[in-house]
Amino acid sequence: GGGVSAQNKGSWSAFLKSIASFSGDLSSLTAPPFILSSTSLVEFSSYWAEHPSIFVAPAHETDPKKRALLVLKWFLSTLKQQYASRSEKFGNEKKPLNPFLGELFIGKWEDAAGTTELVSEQVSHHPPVTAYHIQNKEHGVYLEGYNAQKASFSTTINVKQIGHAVFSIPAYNETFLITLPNLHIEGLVFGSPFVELNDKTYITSSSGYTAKIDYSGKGWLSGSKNSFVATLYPTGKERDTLYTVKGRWTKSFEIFEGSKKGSSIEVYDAESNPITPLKVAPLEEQDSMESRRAWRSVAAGIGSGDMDVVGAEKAKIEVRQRELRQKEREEGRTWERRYFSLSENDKILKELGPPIGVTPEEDKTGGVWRYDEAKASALTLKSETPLFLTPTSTMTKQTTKGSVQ
Ligand code: 0T9
Repeated sequence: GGGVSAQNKGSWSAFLKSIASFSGDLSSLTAPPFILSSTSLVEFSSYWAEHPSIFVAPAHETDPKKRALLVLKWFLSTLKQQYASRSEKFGNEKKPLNPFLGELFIGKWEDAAGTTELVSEQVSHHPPVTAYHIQNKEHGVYLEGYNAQKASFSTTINVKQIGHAVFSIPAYNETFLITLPNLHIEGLVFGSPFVELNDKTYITSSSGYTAKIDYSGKGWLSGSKNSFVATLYPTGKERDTLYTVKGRWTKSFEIFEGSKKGSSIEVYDAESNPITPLKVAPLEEQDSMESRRAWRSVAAGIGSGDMDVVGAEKAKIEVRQRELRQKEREEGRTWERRYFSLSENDKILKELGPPIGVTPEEDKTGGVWRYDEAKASALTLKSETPLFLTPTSTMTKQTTKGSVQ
């Protein structure tokens, strides 16, 4: 990106001033129109499996430590999609749409790995929490997880991710618990924001292996952008390094045996591993709760730069949501999540959380969200609750002209 245009300088510096004093809820940030994205955060779950063959590869490895390495490799290969793909394609990171409660994003990948299916659902609005489930039944590989963000401002926007992912291969009765990286935004003052990752994350498995991934960026220890060092070791024996992976998550990384002596056993090059595009149903065939259908008019407004349309169309969604919440209160019930349920005393966190410091108590996302197989299979995606009722008298709220939340 080339930074802010002369025309947008004023609104950008006003925005920078406003974020210097914001509260921590990213969705409450009022951003200038040119930084708004027409993609909802509920879509971001798809970044986990844009390379289906790398996702399913662990299922075909019989040695558990090599399997753990393949899971680590897959995780590292998703980072570029998760954190850099938007700023690559569009020049800059943009502010995603804040999903409404019950918003869905459903799709599948079809390629050499067969069919890989995705469901993503906004399971909470206050605080915003997205849950997802990805499966490739043919290869017997499953991923599920949920996530929320907590932001703070100090020099720039700093984002702590709350939640985790669970990768499982039932054939080996094996589960991997994956933590999510904290991040900050760089390039903010120049009007060309992009993500840099910080600190450490872990992947720990029921077969007794743990990977620790240490992120660093430019100006930090290693010096180059988007760098990391990962080590894989038997859980609890950090010094007995089995593999070391080193490189840049946006470019390429190398895998070494042990603690990086000798030459690498594999080089992964992000550039030579093109993604498989996700297929989603045409808008007319989508459920009214599906993201792209629900936001289509807002997206059109963003596309044409018409902020009056954006404001009015967002207001329709907000009004409908308030009506639904009101009706639920009156009837003494809560919104029924389509695919996920809260898990009490979660077994996975109990078993795998302690070695990597993950506890359910620390997971402040309104609880631990798990894919509910029974719910999902009983489902017919037919809308009992249309998203848009006929306009009512409550339909008055409109955000300040020219800037929309
Ligand atoms: C889960 C991911 C997450 C969501 C995004 C922080 C961020 C919203 C959350 C964490 C995905 O698995 C991975 C990738 C990118 C994260 C986003 C990057 C970002 O900037 C946004 C926040 C809400 C903003 O849009 C702040 C505004 C900023 C772009 C300057 C205008």
